[in-house]
Amino acid sequence: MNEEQLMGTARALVATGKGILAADESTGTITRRLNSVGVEASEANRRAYRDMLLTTPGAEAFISGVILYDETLRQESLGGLPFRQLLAQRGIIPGIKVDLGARALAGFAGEQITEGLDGLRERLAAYAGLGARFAKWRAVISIAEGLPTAFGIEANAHALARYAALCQEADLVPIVEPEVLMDGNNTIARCEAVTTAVLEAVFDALYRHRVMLEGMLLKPNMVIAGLKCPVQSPVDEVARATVRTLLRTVPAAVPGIVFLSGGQSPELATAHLNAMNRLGPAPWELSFSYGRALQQPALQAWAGDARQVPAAQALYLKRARLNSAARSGDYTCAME
Ligand code: 5MM
Repeated sequence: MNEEQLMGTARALVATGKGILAADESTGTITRRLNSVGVEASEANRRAYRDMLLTTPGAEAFISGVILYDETLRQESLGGLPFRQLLAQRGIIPGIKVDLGARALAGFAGEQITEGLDGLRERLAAYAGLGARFAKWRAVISIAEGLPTAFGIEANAHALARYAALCQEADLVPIVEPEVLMDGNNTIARCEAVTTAVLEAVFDALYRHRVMLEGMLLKPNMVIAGLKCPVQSPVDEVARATVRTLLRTVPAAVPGIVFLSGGQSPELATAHLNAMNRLGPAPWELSFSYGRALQQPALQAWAGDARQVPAAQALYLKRARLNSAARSGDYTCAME
């Protein structure tokens, strides 16, 4: 394990004014995204869509790294250069999603466990050989009556920690993503309680697996009412609850926290990040690793039409720029 390299990569991913684009949708997820704008999810269309995003001129001013799916890491851009090289040439760090998806947790109805540990050491070595410098693994935690169970949380924390230790052995910075889903009808208080329990378990497992906290990043959900909850909290309340939860659970040695957007609108995801950064100095960088909140307007503008690439790229660049502003609390709705 090269500690200096891991710490340097982790810090570069949360460099001032920059954040991460999550473009690591698995085949099933990208199929749903492309179908939602009337585009067939063929290999050619997946490549054309990722090409639109990854060749956006000027994105490197706001984007430090991109999480890719296995297919994209191995694919060539439409210009003939492998995507991973195209990114590296622009100073954007290529990363790779290495989990194999969440499946039903046997014996625990309504809960999921993320798979992909078998053979992971060999896959990580291969990804490092292809130029990836960081990796990502997502655990999925649902809130419902009686859920999550302590066992469901523990099982996912254990898998995240095993993944993170293997990544550091391979000199890849692990992004540890325990996602408490935002799609329920739960209150913000319930989200805070569940997120606290999940993060306590995750950092306990990371400690026991000897993961070097300075060489990793955390990718959590924000503390927010479920999207179906009739009472939605104002932006400042979400910011305060989220930072309070993180202060209670995330060691200061972790260099950065890169939020997922989880189905929030692009504007709200930016406003929440901005409000957190306005609360004042935190022990870690507070940044973004958004998928939908960076891509959605661009996906809709592109909709499979090559003539719309410049317009779509402008929309992606705008979201990247506004989230960059939110990193220093300098975003305002007027900038929309
Ligand atoms: C939670 O999803 C991650 C962040 O995306 P959002 O900002 O849209 O919430 C994202 O990186 C996710 O892990 C990938 O899209 C892969 O998802 P699947 O479901 O295909 O594994």
